[in-house]
Amino acid sequence: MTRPIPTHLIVGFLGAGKTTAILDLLQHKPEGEIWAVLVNEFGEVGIDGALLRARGAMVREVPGGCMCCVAGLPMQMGLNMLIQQAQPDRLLIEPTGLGHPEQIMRILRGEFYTDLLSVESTFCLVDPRRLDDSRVLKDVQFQDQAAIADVLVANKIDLCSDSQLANFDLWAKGFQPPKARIAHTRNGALDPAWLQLPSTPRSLQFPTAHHHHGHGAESAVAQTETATEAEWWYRENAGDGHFSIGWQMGPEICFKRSPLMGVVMDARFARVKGVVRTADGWLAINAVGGDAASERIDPQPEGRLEIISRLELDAGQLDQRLLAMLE
Ligand SMILES: Nc1nc2c(ncn2[C@@H]2O[C@H](COP(=O)(O)OP(=O)(O)OP(=O)(O)O)[C@@H](O)[C@H]2O)c(=O)[nH]1
Ligand SMILES: [Mg+2]
Repeated sequence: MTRPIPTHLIVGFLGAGKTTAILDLLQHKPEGEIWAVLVNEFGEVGIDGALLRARGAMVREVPGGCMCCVAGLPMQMGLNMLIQQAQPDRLLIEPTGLGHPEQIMRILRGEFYTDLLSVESTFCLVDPRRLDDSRVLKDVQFQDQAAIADVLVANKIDLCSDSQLANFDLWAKGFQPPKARIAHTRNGALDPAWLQLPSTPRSLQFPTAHHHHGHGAESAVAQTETATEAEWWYRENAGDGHFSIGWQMGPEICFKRSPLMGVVMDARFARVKGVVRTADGWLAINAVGGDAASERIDPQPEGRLEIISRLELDAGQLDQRLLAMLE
């Protein structure tokens, strides 16, 4: 029988830098090994999978809300297929930033996966600026993600002050049992040696607060009535205090770049990301609360765009706004 696959959860709040960290870790993969990634996104239309795949990773996506909230079935199906197809030497799992990682951990440590997987060090990335917000410290997902991690990492330290970093350290040292490692980094750079740190089962900050939400069931499929009908559709999702709309579009659909960036940089949206074709070529776009980045990528089989907001979104209006930006 083969050795159980070392498996790591990479958790953290919406936009903390999880996918960036996974991309960086993949750069350190020993030659000849296969590392596979399971990525779960809040939105109905996954973007991270496309970004990871564009960089050559073996990826499987579980879109449409926290993967534990649908009785674990989509997660287990995705995971089983990934293990079967990739036969990886190491597995990296990115749950949604709005998810409940302890349930995912329970599934991974459960009987079914005993011989298949070996859960090893778990990482949580935190943007230290978030700790300034008292709502964040009361946020169940945010606290529980940090609580279950073995390695707690302040990411985006280029964007925070010394006092915000000191505040992070103080908070990070308050967890019991203590973290195997507390670290600071930027652009998600994790030391691959941390993959070998011990993994300790850890209890939650809010053990009774978890409850399941009806993701997916609330989602609606809407189609526009334009000439490009078959090539353009969107889906909505809601849960965990957030709303999302995800668009999927044919590869020939092309945006005018600057009005599109106006949407991407709109600070009212908690998160905007996508792989889209523009008049300047294909772009990967990525924004957290208006902090936007875009980079050129190779042509994709289709365009995807996802908007996540704390406030309810008017899907029809946003859809019309986007349609007006097409070339
Ligand atoms: N300035 C700065 N930007 C960063 C850093 N790390 C990541 N980013 C950017 O932050 C944005 C979000 O990063 P992701 O890696 O997509 O975050 P995520 O946690 O996977 O996001 P979700 O999956 O949507 O929850 C991207 O535009 C990254 O390029 C950093 O250290 N400094
Ligand atoms: Mg991500």
